[in-house]
Order: sequence, then structure tokens, then C-alpha cells
Amino acid sequence: MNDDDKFFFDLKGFVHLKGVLSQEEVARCNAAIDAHADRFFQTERTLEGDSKVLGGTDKQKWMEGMLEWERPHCEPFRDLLVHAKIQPYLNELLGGGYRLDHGPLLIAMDKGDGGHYLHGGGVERQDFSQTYTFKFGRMFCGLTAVEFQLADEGPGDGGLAVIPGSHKANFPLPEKLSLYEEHREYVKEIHSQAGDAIIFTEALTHGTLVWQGEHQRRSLIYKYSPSFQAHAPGYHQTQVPDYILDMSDEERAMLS
Ligand SMILES: O=C(O)CCC(=O)C(=O)O
Repeated sequence: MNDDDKFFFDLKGFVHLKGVLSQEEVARCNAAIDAHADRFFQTERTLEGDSKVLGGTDKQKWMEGMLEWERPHCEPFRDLLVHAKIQPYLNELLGGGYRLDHGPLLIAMDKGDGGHYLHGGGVERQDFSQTYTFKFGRMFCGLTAVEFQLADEGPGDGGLAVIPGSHKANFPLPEKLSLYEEHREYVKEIHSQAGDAIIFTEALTHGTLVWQGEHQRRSLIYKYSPSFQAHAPGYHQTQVPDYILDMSDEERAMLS
């Protein structure tokens, strides 16, 4: 993570890394997802909250469990768990010994699928596991998301949106902004291409705009925590599941 990346992450709460994955890596993930299309599910949660503009004609489609899929389908997702181009960023932001907190979660959206109200931020979540702070000359992040784009997300498509700098906000997020009904000029849609990765602190206010693209949105999110804390203890079994025995030492360390 170079000095420019550090400056902009501290300033905005996220970094957008272009072309992290090759087209082949993207294609391997997408092929494995296609082979498990029967695993898509729709959450019962109402992600749009009370928003009058974030509800869609249908819900998002989610998929989980990729790390335990049979080979070769689990492989591209295990590769991303320890991706060499991402590790320097997580080492800097979370410190050595960071690990997967939960995920990966695939968010797939077809045209008209509903969004997610803008959430997160230091005030809404008074929870140290999702903190962002600067101390001793370095950044300390709690829960941190790495979102790999498996499909393009262009202007007007919708999808991931953030409020740059909100990870340092000290006052509550205005409700109409959270619902994306007012103050939209403060919301940045992240325009990205398949193969890009966006790393953001969960202390950053973020959400999802209704999908307007003609193609299916596919965003794959891994969430990591520093070694000394957990946000979601219990997401992974403490009893060693069989699939862990089949992993490399480096992959297994991420789950321990
Ligand atoms: O990429 C998105 O749609 C946002 C995901 C989100 O809100 C989250 O990870 O908490």
C-alpha cells in the first residue's frame, strides 16, 4: 500500500483497485457460480428499509458457501481469500494476523432488483469491531470489506454506493440520506469493471442502489477483522469442518 493509497484511504474510507483480477480469474468465479445457480437465495430482510426509492421490483439474489464447494469450484474463491494483490492492503489496514470474519457473500442483481439503505458509519454502529481510527502513525480498521467485481458496474447501473469520508463522521447520518431520498450529492456510485476490487472500512457509510443494468450484477464480498477482535464470531464452525483439511496452510490460517 503506497503513500498515495494510504492518504486516500484515510481521507475517503475506501480504495478502488482497478484490474486486480485477470479476466481468467473472473471467468473461473463466474463459471463456478453458474454451476451452483441452484444455491441462490433471497434474504428475508428488507434491505431498503423505509426508503421510497431503494425498493425494487424484486430482491437481490445472494449466494454463500463457496469456500466449501467441491474442487475445482472452490478454488477461485480460496485464491481470492489470500490474493497477493490484496494482502498488502489488509496487512496495512488490519495489521498482521488478520483473518476472514465472514463471507464470502455474492450479491447478484438483475434489472430492477432492490437496493440496501445506506448504513454503517461510526455513529450508527457504536461497536468497536467496526471502528476506524488513526493512532501511532498508522490506520487501524475493524471489520473491513474486500468487494471483488465479477461484472462491470457502470454509470447509471446502480450497485455499490458510498459516502466518502463518512468513516470519520461524528454526528448521526440524516435519515433521508440513509434512505437515499435527499442529499444525494454526497453519495458516490462506485463505477467499476469486472476484475476491480474495492476495499472499504465498515465504518464507511455504504449501501446499494437499485440495479438498472441490463446485465446481472455480481459482487463478491469478503469481510476481514484484525487478529485481536471479531465482528461475527460463530460464522465459521469451531469444530474443524472437513473442507479445511483440504486447504493450504495459508488458506486455513485465514479461517482459524
Ligand atoms: O455492494 C453492495 O451492494 C453493498 C454491500 C453492503 O452493503 C455490505 O456489504 O454491507
